[in-house]
Amino acid sequence: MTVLATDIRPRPLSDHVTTVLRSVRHRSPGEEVFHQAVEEVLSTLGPVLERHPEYVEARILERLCEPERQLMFRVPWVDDTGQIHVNRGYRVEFNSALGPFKGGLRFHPTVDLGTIRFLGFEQIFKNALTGQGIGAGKGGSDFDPPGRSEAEIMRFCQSFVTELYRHLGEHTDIPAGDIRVGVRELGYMFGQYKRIVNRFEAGVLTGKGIGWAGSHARTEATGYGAVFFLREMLATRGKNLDGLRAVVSGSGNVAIYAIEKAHELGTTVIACSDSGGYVVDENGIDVALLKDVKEVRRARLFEYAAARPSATYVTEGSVFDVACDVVLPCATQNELGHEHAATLIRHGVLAVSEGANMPCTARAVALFREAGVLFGPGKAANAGGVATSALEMQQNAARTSWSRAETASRLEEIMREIHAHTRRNAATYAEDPDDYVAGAAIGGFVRVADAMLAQGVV
Ligand code: NDP
Ligand code: 2IT
Repeated sequence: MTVLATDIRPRPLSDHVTTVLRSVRHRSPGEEVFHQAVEEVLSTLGPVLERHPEYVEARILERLCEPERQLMFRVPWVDDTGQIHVNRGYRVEFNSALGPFKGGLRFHPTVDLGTIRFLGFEQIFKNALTGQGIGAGKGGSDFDPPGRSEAEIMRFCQSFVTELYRHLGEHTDIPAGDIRVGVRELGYMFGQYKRIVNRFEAGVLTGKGIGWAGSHARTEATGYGAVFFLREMLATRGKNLDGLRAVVSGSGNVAIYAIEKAHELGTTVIACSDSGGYVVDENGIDVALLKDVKEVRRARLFEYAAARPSATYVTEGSVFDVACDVVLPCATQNELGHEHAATLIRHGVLAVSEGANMPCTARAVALFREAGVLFGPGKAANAGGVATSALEMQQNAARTSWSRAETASRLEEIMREIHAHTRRNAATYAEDPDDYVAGAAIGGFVRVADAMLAQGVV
């Protein structure tokens, strides 16, 4: 089937939703990714608001789009040559109706307030979908770790937390990792937090190391979860992952473990990428080698290709030009545009599961939906990471540690429940159980909206 970008039918918007969207754009000029994320959610809510006029009356949409609190702060630090640098730190505490603010920290030169607000807004619905009693927040900095020494990264993390610590707490706000923030950075932040408050508050951060109050399966959780979600989507069409060929974008935390789980379940991942290019490896990506290149040596992806005769490194075009049955975009926002979607559809792609946050543009999503491609939005498909963070918080609160098998099986069960809840809401409100975009937004929204109604005008 040929689908043209001009065929895409936008969802009809009610007057109320149009007014709220206009106000969001007016109040946050230039924050395009935030507007995009808000529009994707609000455009699905028409049928919910029709059935529940009390949400409109209580101004739930207006309150949801306005963070409870947002912090911006200076992060000064000294490099190895003695030069002083000044970065900007952010923490947007978006919504605490269901639990303490929860969400990751991103360190990337492209980070600005709009980026953090988009990620924090997504987190509201994602965290609600997990059913784990967590509110939503997000933070980070425009600091750029690659090329920096260990000592510089440590000093940056310490400076970042020296300001942020006063806003954190296991009942208040609990950060974790995101792009370029992993167990190394979280370790430096946890150490500095502990030194300042003089308390080993395990539950103040998640994604900690296993030996110091971290949880088994947290490192793997987002990537594994995105593959579990893909498996559930395919099962609704009587298909499974066995014998399929996949493309995964990115080669960081989410991508690596998506590849590992896809291989375990019988799908061969033939390509992955980083910001410099992509590798095609018809024999299937060698996960041990990829981990060595990316996690141990922190090197570029071409070093994978250099060490693997069956792999080719490509710098032209996009990883999404590679023909495959299923796709897991696991790098960054808006990396998969409508031209990529059209190519993938032409190649016969069956399903897309978003490991990253909003990696597909609105036009790409619309094309996939029009073409009947199963599409799992990040809020649902990548919720396994934050869900396992909530499991880490449970273990910390009980001063205990579950086995890897126990934690991994809880993650699998949570992903099954998220999938079922998403489909139920899609069927009820969008009259199409395959409309995962509406199902995920609505499934999260109703839980948060009901809690906000019950808690009054706060
Ligand atoms: P990592 O930093 O571990 O990996 C990110 C990967 O994406 C790298 O391969 C990186 O390439 C690539 N990438 C990042 N930015 C760009 C860009 N602008 N253009 C092209 N490639 C880019 O991060 P994660 O794997 O943790 O995060 C990936 C995505 O998953 C993000 O959208 C994040 O928000 C989302 N996510 C993460 C969760 C987690 O638990 N970590 C949970 C849920 C969602 P390079 O090294 O060249 O920059
Ligand atoms: O986008 C995300 O869900 C994350 N980066 C993980 C957040 C968390 O608190 O584990």
